[in-house]
Amino acid sequence: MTYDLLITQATVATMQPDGLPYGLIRDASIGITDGLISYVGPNDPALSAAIERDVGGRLVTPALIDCHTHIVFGGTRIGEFEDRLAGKSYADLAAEGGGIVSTVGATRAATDIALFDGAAERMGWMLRSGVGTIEIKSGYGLNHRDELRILRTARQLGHVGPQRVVTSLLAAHAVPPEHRDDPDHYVAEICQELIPQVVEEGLADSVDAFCEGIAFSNAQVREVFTAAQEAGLPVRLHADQLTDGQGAALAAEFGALSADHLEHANEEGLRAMGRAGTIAVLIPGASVFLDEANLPNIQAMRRFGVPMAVSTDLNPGTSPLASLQAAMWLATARFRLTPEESLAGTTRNAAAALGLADTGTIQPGLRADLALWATTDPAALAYWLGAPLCEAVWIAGVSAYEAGNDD
Ligand code: DI6
Ligand code: FE
Repeated sequence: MTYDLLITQATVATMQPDGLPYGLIRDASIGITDGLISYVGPNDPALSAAIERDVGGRLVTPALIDCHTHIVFGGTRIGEFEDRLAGKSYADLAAEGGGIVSTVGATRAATDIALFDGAAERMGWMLRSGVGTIEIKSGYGLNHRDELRILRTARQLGHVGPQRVVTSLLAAHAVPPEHRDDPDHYVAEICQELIPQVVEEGLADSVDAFCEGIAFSNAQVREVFTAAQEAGLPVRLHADQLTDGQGAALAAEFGALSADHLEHANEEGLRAMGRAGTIAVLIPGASVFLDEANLPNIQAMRRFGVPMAVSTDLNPGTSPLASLQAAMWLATARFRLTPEESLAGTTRNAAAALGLADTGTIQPGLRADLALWATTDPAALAYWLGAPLCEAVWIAGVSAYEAGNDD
């Protein structure tokens, strides 16, 4: 068989479970045909290809998957960052009309082109740390027009690429200022108008919500989730980030794809997630940036068999973190994940958090979404902070990034 592309002399972290750590195969080749992986196994001089790439023993992993981002927004929150360093809390700023709502103002005021260009630049940053798939949430529009505008922008980013984009409607991110006195009215608008419109236009792959004292109550999230599921969309939840709002249990009850943050989640909720197969998306960047004292209960997640993903949560307020590889470092340093858990969290488990069965591991039949790294040791990805280790990314078999060719 002649492959379109053959990567040879690789150390391959297939990330397939149930074998060696990292599903590691040394002295291996990967054959790619029509954008899919068609061979992974020992080097063999009999293999032939249109293009052959000898990687000299270096590491190849699945291209990383950032399963939780908010990259479509206007403005920044650098001033607020300085206010927090001077002693204000995130919740104080939200109560004063800052926080998410301040980004909403800047996003509503931004032109379509400015929104697109800002997010495209961030996608470029993410590519340099090996990211081939990105989940993008709305949530800085908080009205019909602007939530749709953000999701259309995200879809457009996916069409232009190079990365694959998965989208989530997060209209239930904060109560918009114009509904401050009547949040239930806004929730009804999400359920009765926004979700049907988003489904009609095919703009969202899932529906997310922020369940928190400063955002939406359990009862309100329940309404949004019910409407989403009736419309055929899976759900995910920002759960128990700042306080224990029983978010983990709520996510599990709805069979959510993921529950994200979880710094304050209780054990019963985590146990329920394990039973429901809901993925825990860990967000060490926001934990560090907000100097959050509670850490997610990793021991309980391991005990209850909750698969863990790791994401940047890239957003202007709580996690201006553009490198998923750095998020892996933070997940080990701050949350004590192992380097292997950290890499599973940005590949196999991140794919599961997005409901994607065609990426996240290296095996025949899956998309050829691959990253090449300047190391032979998979633990190095979570060990170095700030080293530009990613040398190349292929997305569906097409070269999307080569270090050194990027400017
Ligand atoms: N939790 C977060 O960390 C982000 N959204 C959320 O629900 C914060 C978004 C922001 O502050 O702009
Ligand atoms: Fe978030």
